[in-house]
Amino acid sequence: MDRKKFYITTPIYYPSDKLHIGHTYCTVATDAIARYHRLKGEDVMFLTGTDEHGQKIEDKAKEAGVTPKEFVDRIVEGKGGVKDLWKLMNISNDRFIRTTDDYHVAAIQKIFKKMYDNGDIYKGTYKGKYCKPCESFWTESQLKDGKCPDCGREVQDAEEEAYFFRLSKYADRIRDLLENTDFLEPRSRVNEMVNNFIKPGLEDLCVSRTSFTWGVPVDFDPGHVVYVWVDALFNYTTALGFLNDRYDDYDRYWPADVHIVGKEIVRFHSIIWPAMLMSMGMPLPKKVFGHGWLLLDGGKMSKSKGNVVDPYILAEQFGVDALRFFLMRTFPFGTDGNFSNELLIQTINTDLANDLGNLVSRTTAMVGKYFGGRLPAGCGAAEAELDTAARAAGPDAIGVMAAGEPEKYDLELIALAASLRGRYEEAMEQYAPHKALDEVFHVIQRANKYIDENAPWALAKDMEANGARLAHVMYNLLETTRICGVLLTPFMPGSMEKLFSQIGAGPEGRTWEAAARWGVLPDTAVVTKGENLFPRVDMDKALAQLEAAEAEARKAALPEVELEPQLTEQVPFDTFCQCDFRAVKVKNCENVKKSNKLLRFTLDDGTGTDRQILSGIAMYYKPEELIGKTLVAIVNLPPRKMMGLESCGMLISAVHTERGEEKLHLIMVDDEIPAGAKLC
Ligand code: ME8
Repeated sequence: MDRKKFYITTPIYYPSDKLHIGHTYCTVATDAIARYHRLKGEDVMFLTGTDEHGQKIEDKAKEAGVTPKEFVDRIVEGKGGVKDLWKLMNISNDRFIRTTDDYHVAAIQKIFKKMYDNGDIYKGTYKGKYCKPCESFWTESQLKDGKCPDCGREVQDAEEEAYFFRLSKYADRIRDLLENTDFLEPRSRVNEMVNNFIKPGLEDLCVSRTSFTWGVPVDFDPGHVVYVWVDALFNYTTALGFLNDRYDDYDRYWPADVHIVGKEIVRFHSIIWPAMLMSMGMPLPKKVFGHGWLLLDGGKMSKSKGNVVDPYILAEQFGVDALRFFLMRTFPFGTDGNFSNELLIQTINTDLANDLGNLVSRTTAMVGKYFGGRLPAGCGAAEAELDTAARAAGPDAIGVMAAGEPEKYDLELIALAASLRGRYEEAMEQYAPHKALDEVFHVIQRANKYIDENAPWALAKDMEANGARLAHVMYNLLETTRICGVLLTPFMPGSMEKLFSQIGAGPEGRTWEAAARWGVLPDTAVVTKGENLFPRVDMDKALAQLEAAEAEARKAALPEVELEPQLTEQVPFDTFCQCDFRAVKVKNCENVKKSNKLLRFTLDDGTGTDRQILSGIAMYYKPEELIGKTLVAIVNLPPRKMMGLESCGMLISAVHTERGEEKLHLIMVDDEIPAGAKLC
């Protein structure tokens, strides 16, 4: 039988800077959803990539003194770049598209031509506003207080010959799509789109530029490059092989089941994208899901605001799975959330170390201690009846079951665990991974309570009388852990592998089907107490380490050496010759009282009379290390008073900046040179 297909995408990222935790959030969420569909046995295609054209990249490359292609190559393929980050975060994308790939560029040219030929793209003059960082055109009425409505930055006047896409023609169909289908979710985003963009009237969209060259050239009109969003949006189809021979999966996977996107690009995905697909006569994606932003101190993270959080540092300190889990567990997927390191550590400690970690380590340790790591055969068998009873009863009926006897707890736990998959699936199908995790943790917490209710340590005091009951209890805990482990796999794939091997769950116990069945784990499975899956984090220590790592990373990101720009204005030779440079020997050097900057030099300048020079270099040298050195001074400057002392001349130093820190070296010359020798 044909497996159900599921095509899911992330936005393709701008490689204009290193990616931050906000980008990571979006990709990890998409990855967890893709893994969930794979777990269900579906034929999944998960696409991500990079969106590499546009003026912003062209400008950044120029600043860095490299070609745009060299610039993006470094950020996409280089060490610590986009591909490295996704590898580190265990992202399971099936394909990675770069919009500079030849097959994509050629396909975009064909797509543009097709819309031109069918009359939906026409030539006109663009007059309006342009936000460079967002690569977005705006009409006057769309601006917010005269600034870009997305990022709040200044916009520029723009006027040039350009091609336009007849977006206005599709206004009614788009409105119908948004209002009368569940194409766009969460629902709140529909009102935003209709009220802010459709009701005021959809204007035709400028889809080519002539003021820069870093883009897909319009092949039938040299000088024009395709607007970066047209180029970017069609990646979802070219990466499957649409109008190119590189891939051959278009018929198999298109239309996409869902595009996961951040809220600020919902407009492009829910208005412009379907309109262009309509123009091309292509099927529309089934859904666009607009997630919220991770905020830092209440604002959106952005490199230019200098408030980005580095996922590399967090993953290094807490582990990839803890970070993935935190992102999905803490922030409801459709809304904004405030990121903080404290919240991250709290979540690790509460959910992973306390709840899940404790359940696993207590259970495996007790199976080890009381049964040598292997429960007696038959201890799980009786549960088959409980299973039937529990599933027939459902969790709501638990309250009316007989209270007091131990079986009541068994039944409650089994009913809750065996029905977990249904609740989890419902949440995942609604793109609410945070709710799915809530359900799993509810069961984990119940299992921890079950340990306390049954007090295995008390049962173990009389193994002869209670051994069978104790084995039962242990089996129930292992089986609950297994079910939770299966459903946590899309979120923490690496750690769940370890969990399965600790509780002895083989491949048959790790499947989607097995997550809804009680009694899959063989009762004599080999249980091993392994490493602690999620160690507790010491908040103060971790925060201090993070701060140090962030400072180090900030420093490393600064240029290694920065030099003062050379002066281009010429100085007449005679003027230069008027400066009298001499070798001077340091007879004495001391700190000037009450000044932490100034050193006071007593110098032999060859005249027979000591010369005094004050120099603001106390942060670079200790006075005693300079005594006896031969330095260079200009000796014919007018005397100046500093801190009440006279300074006659100036010592010459070399200055530069290293990783953001100013450095200074006094020019020291050969000690053979006599005091007073003229330097010219
Ligand atoms: O928009 N919190 O690329 P991009 C949550 N190239 N999500 C965030 C975020 C934050 N703080 N910061 C960024 C683009 N994102 C286009 C996409 S698709 C055809 C073209 C999300 O690198 C953002 O919302 O600026 C977006 O979904 C994604 O990261 C890529 O952003």
